[in-house]
Amino acid sequence: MSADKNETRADPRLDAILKEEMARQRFKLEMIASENFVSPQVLRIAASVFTNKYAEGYPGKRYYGGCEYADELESLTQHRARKLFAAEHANVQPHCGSSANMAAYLALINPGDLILGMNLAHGGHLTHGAPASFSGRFFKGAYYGVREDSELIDYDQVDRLAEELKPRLIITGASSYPRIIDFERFRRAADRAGAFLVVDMAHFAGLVAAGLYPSPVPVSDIVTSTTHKTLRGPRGGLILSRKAHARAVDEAVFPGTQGGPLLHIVAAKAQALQEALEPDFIDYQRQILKNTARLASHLLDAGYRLVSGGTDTHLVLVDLRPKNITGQAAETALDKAGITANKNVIPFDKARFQVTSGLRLGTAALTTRGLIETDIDQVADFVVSALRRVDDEAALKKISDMVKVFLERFPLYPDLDF
Ligand code: DSN
Repeated sequence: MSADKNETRADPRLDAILKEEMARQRFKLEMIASENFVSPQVLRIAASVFTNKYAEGYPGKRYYGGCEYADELESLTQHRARKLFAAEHANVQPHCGSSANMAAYLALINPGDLILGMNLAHGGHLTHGAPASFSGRFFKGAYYGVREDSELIDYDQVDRLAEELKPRLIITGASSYPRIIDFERFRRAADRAGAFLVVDMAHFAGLVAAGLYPSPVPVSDIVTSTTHKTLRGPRGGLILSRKAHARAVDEAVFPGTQGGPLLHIVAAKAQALQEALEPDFIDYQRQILKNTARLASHLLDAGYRLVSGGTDTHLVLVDLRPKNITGQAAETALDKAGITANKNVIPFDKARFQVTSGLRLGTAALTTRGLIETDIDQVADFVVSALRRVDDEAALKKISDMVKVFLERFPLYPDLDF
């Protein structure tokens, strides 16, 4: 099959979809806290010929021929992951954060064992023991949460539950918790209970890499992550562990839960990890923190209540109840105004998960586009204006027109068609 033949098979319908998605990303303000824009190099490598290769196993121990470059690639990627996070062992094969967590559990505990994880409604993640996920079905789940007064993790409750229930594994890390987590406190609770400690740092991995968030690596048995949030790599997962767990982790990934690694994505992870090792990655992460702090201060000035009163990270969680707007209404209105964000459950939320009373906003992707604090002033104005007019279609359309003009100053992949 020649490249020319591929050319003649161009698919106008698919091309149109890809072009529309490119336009959506270019002309809307991306504020989903778990998303980012990869570098053009990561994008190019993610589309490389490694997509054609099977390589079940690990470097030097494969089940297929022709893996000499796959071996070199995976060893390089592991090396970069270990270096970036000062970890003893790295497995770079997990396809996503959920599969990384699945492998972490399989490596350490048995089906039916008890996992103590953060309540999903308080900022935790489905895979931290929630009944709807494999983690709450194959294992038993128990949950800690945040305090009602401070909306900070209730560490006394963690200690109490750990001592009473004696879980086999405690997991922390969160999807919508805007504050720094005290990993050492979790370690002490795990030690008292005789439990393993797993930290899912998916959201704040980039901040950890830059030294702007405490690293969970020294105190955890296993650290899992995605590679595509603040870390700004391709969509994928990553597991770091102590050497003592290396074999169990590797076996839990393959053959435990996955088949062949996605080598094109492993290659893109290698590129992203190298970018994260460069000094300017620290500047990028610093700017994320400045931008999020600025956003938080604008929202507070505009009379919005932020869960926990503010943020230490790349995200804020807005409590919309005092404004009588649901999370769903806010998400829809923002989308019409050219701002992509997500409704989010907040601690002690009475609204259904599909509706919610909260809104999660992040700045990692906007920071990648080059926005600094003064630009965030404008972004915050767009957000607040849209939230004030959730039912005013004309006003929302006008904001979206202004967003488009505003974003012309921050070109996204200018050399790409899609
Ligand atoms: N979907 C991710 C997030 O938005 O936080 C977590 O898996």
